Parts: sequence; C-alpha cells; structure tokens
Amino acid sequence: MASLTHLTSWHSDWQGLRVAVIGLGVTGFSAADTLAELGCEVVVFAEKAEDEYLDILDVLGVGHFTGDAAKGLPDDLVAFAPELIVTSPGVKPTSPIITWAAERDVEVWIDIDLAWRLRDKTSRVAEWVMITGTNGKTTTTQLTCEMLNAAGFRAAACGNIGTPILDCIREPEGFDFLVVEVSSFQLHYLGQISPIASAVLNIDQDHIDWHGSFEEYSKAKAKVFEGTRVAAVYNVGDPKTMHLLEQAEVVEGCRAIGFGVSVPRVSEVGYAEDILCDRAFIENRADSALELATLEDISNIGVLTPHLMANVSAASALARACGVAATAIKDALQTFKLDKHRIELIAIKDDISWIDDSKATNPHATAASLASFDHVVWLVGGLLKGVDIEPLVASYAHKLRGAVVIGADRTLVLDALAAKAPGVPVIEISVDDNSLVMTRAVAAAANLAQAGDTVLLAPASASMDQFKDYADRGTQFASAVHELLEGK
Ligand code: UMA
Repeated sequence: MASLTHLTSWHSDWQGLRVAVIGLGVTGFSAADTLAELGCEVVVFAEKAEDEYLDILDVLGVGHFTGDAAKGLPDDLVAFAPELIVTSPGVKPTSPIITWAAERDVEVWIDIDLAWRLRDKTSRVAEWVMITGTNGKTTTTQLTCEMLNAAGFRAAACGNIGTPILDCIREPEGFDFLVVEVSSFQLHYLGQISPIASAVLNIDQDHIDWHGSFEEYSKAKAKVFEGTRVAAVYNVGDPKTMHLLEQAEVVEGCRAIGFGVSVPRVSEVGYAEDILCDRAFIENRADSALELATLEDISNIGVLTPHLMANVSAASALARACGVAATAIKDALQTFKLDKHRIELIAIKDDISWIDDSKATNPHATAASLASFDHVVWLVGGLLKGVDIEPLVASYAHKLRGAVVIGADRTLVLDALAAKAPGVPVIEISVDDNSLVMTRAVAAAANLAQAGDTVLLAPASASMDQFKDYADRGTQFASAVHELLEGK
C-alpha cells in the first residue's frame, strides 16, 4: 500500500492523499476538517452525524457515507480505495473497516498520530505531555496544565478530556506545551510519538468489552511511555504501572520518576507528613527534598482524599519534568478547582453527607471513593461494561450501611451484593421511566442513612442506560438531594 513515510510535517505534500475518516464526533470532524485544509481527498464514514458538521464538510468538499462502522463496510468506501484511514477512538479494532484495512496494509491512524506529524504548523512547536490511567486522568491533565501556565508557559489541555488535539495544533499562536489526556482506545491505535514526559496514573479493570481482555487493555495503556524523552512517571502505590514502564522503549536518558502519597525516596515525588515534596528534580536529592505545597494548599481544590493527593503528586512530577518551579506549583493550587461530579460535596444535613462521584464509572474509581469514607450508603449500578464488580463489593462490604441499586445491569450488582455483602440492606430501584430513577434512589438512600453516614453516588458503571452521560447522572442526583432535603 501507499508509503506515508514522507508525511512528517504540516508542510509535507498531502495534496490528493485519499483518506477515509471513520466516525463524525469531535474527533472525526477535526480530522476531516484538517485533512481537507491540507488538500487531501477526504470521505467520512459515520453512523450518524450532526447536521452542523455535515454542512461544513459539504462546503469543504468532503464526501460522507452513512453506516455503522461496527457492522458493515459500504461498497462506496471500498471503491474510494483509501490510502489512509483516520479512525475515531470509539471504533472497535474488530470492526469490519479496521480488519479490512489490516488485510490490505492500509495504515490506520488516530487523530493524535496526525497531530504529531502536523505539530510544526506554527514556528512555536509544542512539547507534549501524555497522561493515561484508569482514573484521575482528567484532574491530573488539568492540574498539570494549570501548573505549566502558572509558570508562564502557554499550555493547553486536550485529547480525551474533550478538546480534540488537532484543534490545538491549528491554534494560530501555537503552544509551548500540550497536555494530552489519552484513553486506552486512543493508545490502542497510536503509533510512534516522542513526548517530553508521560504518565500511567494507575491501572485496573475497565473497557474490557472494547479491548477483549485486561491484558490487551494494559498493553494499550503501556504505549503511553513509548518514545518518552525526559521523564516516564509511574505510581509507586500501583506496581503494575512500574511493570508497564519496565517493558516500554523510552528514549536513552529518560528517567523513571515515581509519584505517590508515601514519603518520597530518591527519584520520587510524594508526601512527608503534610508537605508535598520533590526528591526527583533537585540536585542534592540523595539527602534532601524540596517543598512544593502543603495539604492545606491541596484542600483548596476539593475534598482532600488520597486519590486527589496522588493526582496532585503526579501532576507535580510531570510539571517539574517540564521545568516548572516549586512556587508555580503552589500558585496553581490556589486557583485550581476540581470539576463537578468528582467527589463533590452536595449537602450536609442531620450529620449525613451527600456526595456526587458520578465520574466513578468503573470499580477502580469507586474503590478510591469508598476508601475515603467510613460508613456509606452506596448508590451503585448502570452499565458494567463487562467488568466484574464482585471484588469491589467484597473489599468494601464492611463500610456499607446499605446499597441502592440502579441501572440496566442491576442483576449483576444485586448478585454481587448478595454473595459478598450478605448482611447489608439493599434496595433495588426498578422503574420504567428513567426520569424517576434518581428521585427514587435518593429517597431510598435517605431511608437507609444514619447520622455520621455518607450517601455516595459512585456507581462503578457507565451511565448511558438511564442518563445522558455521567454529568447528567450527577446533576440529577444533586437536584434530587436538594429537593428532598429542602422539602423536609
Ligand atoms: N462511530 C461509529 N461506529 C463506532 C463508533 C463510533 O460509526 O463503532 C461514529 C459515530 O458516528 C459517533 C462517532 O463515531 O458519533 C463518534 O466517535 P467516538 O465515539 O469515537 O467519539 P468522539 O466524539 O470523537 O470523542 C472521542 C472520545 N470518545 C470515545 O473515545 C468514545 C472522547 O472521550 C474524547 O473526549 C474525544 O474523542 C476527543 O479526543 C470521551 C470518552 O467517553 C469523553 N472516553 C472514554 C473514557 O474516558 O472512558 C474512552
């Protein structure tokens, strides 16, 4: 098939290259738009698309085929004979279009591969920082970006966080740093790039239905370290992240830097009592450490949980690897605020705390949440994505005052509670009308909760079965809580 090795720059000759873009969400649109600007011949193949995107693509002369990439391969696309495919991350590797491409040696890129080649569009060529992990990616990405900006750099957060990386590449002023949140889907497709720093924050079961197995999921996550030049950052509290690093091909001279919540050893960032300190990026690290911030600074950001401390530690390690001074890290912690739906305190009444952690869409995130509180009434359930919830229930059964089970995969959750938390009272919310789910769940939780308890929405599941997305689930929870408490 066509050799694409000469396409290494925005200024390369892309004219006339036949590219099929798969999917037309934010990734597909940004890819099609960019490729059209470069003079490629582009068609988009997507199941559904917003009219606004289609209208713009029409103007750009980009063709469009309708169909589900997961199910079939249209004849028109075969006839188009693409020389390159740029896929959206949600498209599974087992989809007919991806297997068809593999059989014909047609290269399949993700938008990040394209962005890497196009990063010299402006004369200000950004360094890249890549961040992945099962949980904490978004907070750590935002924090790292805030720290870089506090140090006077021009930095942007992009990738899985929601802004496609190609939007940043095409920003006329350019950036000094792009802090890229990368999902396991994106990493599965990603080819060779060379970031200044990269991190795997933690790794546990998630997206098994997409990857096929935990091994494949871990293999994808490990790719984030490949080609790293200055610092490959792993979690000292999660040895699996270090094993992934041991197997990765980093650039000669790249350092392995640990982060965590324990007292830092040499080449680590961590906590000595209530001080966040750096023993990695200072000259006399063998016998001293540099103070970066205090726990009080960190509690400005949100509820002080061990995983928030870990995220701050990881972001600091990445920022320090990029040359950020300690004072800028402290400054960033004064201005930063956690996003909504991440262990967000909604209300306290009658000594019962109501917490929205709707962002906990897998057991690993939920474990971090459950670990942070003593007695919990747990709102759990949704779409389990092929993940086994039993080990989570077994580990935290002793903390449960009760459980309220929602979601399409209720039976699996109820079975796990019956098997691993037999004495715990459980209320199943079974309604046909999705708009009633959260009101009923909150009322049920109120009946179970006692003074001193935390009612915790941390569903360990995706939300799309009963809600628009995790944000909608969290917002509905907060409204139902306020309605209940104010109506009392
Ligand atoms: N499509 C198909 N068939 C498929 C899959 C997708 O036709 O089998 C088409 C559909 O037309 C669909 C379009 O592709 O509308 C969308 O593609 P996509 O689902 O890959 O999503 P994008 O809108 O491009 O958004 C993606 C990420 N989504 C996924 O990976 C599922 C966004 O992460 C990311 O913010 C964005 O790129 C920018 O990089 C979201 C996410 O849920 C937040 N990520 C998962 C997670 O964090 O757990 C991985």
